[in-house]
Amino acid sequence: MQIKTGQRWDIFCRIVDNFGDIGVCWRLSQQLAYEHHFQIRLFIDDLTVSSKIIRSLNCNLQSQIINQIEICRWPLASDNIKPAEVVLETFSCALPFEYIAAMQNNTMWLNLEYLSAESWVADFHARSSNNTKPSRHFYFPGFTEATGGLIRESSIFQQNQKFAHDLQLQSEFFNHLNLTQETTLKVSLFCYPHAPIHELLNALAASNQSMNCYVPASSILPKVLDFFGVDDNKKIRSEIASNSSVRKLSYKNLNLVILPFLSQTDYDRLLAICDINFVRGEDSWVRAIWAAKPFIWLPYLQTEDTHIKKLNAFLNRFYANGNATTKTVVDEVHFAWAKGNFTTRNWQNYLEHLPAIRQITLEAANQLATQTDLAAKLVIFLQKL
Ligand code: TRH
Repeated sequence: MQIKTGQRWDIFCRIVDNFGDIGVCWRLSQQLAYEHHFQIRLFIDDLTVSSKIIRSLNCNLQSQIINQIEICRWPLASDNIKPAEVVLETFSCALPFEYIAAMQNNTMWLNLEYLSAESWVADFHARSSNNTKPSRHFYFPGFTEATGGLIRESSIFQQNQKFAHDLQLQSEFFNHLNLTQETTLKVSLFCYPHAPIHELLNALAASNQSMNCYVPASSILPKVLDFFGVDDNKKIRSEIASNSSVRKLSYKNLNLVILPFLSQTDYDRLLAICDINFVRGEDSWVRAIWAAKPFIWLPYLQTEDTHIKKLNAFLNRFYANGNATTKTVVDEVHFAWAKGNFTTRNWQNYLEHLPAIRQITLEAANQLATQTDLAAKLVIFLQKL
């Protein structure tokens, strides 16, 4: 298929849970528009959730253009929408029946799958189903050249490195959040509420050095506030949400700062600045890799311990070149965090091995950044069809 500048792409996003679905779709839409110059129409089924990620979204409009992307409410306003030449269904979100019926035989229909480091991904990537008209192609992101790659804007790795080393940029970042730059070890925390958050905060407080923990406001706030014995957490949560203020809490060696939920760009900066990042799901996980700082990933909870298998596959792949001791420490901290039995000992061990973890993380991230990114691979894939 001929892929050309200005070509029309339709991307469909259904919000299943949290911010990962829209986080991925919004990031990819912008990259396809800015770097590949396609005309992107993004259909979203929940504008309210999406407005956390797409800051200027007007939830009352049927359609609007933001950052070159035409954003349309889904269900569609009309049954007569002409499908674009390339249609990206994300995470098997099930396209509208009338829309499928209106697709041409040569419409390129792809389904973007969830990210996993498991070895089966390479076998399933780029398979097609001819049970539909037009055919549907399955596109699997992944960590090897044999998969669909990872979302990575062309300059993000370099930008993050700059942020990680430029104290002036860091201090401007903190100032704009009404904070000052601290010289303590910095940790960012974004995870699911089922994680052993109290245990982690206890471990941070018991560290033998001062820790600054930055927590962008999310569903973990009740647990975080509860740790500090703050009663009226509903009031505090609405204050943080409404006026973008920050809130500082401390206990022993832990200084915790609750931040407003950041823009994706500012969240990238926070990851680049912090020494250790706790991330989750799909998109923040990949962003932590591009920040190239030590990180602890909590996969999205799934039945039959599928998430633990995914975690295992990732750890084995990403830390494959680390020495055995470092790998054991990283494994222990991840499994303790994911399985809910996190201890102060896990944390201290991780801190003791931080220089080696820092080194292997930087090397592995650097190596991944040499691979072709997901958007570019999508284009190559379509050209070959
Ligand atoms: O929100 P998530 O848990 O999303 C999940 C996963 O994608 C999971 O695989 C999927 O099955 C489920 O959704 C439906 O975590 P994730 O993927 O990290 O998405 C969070 C998004 O929020 C990401 O784009 C980063 C962004 N973000 C900000 O923009 N500002 C912030 O302050 C923070 C903490 C995150």
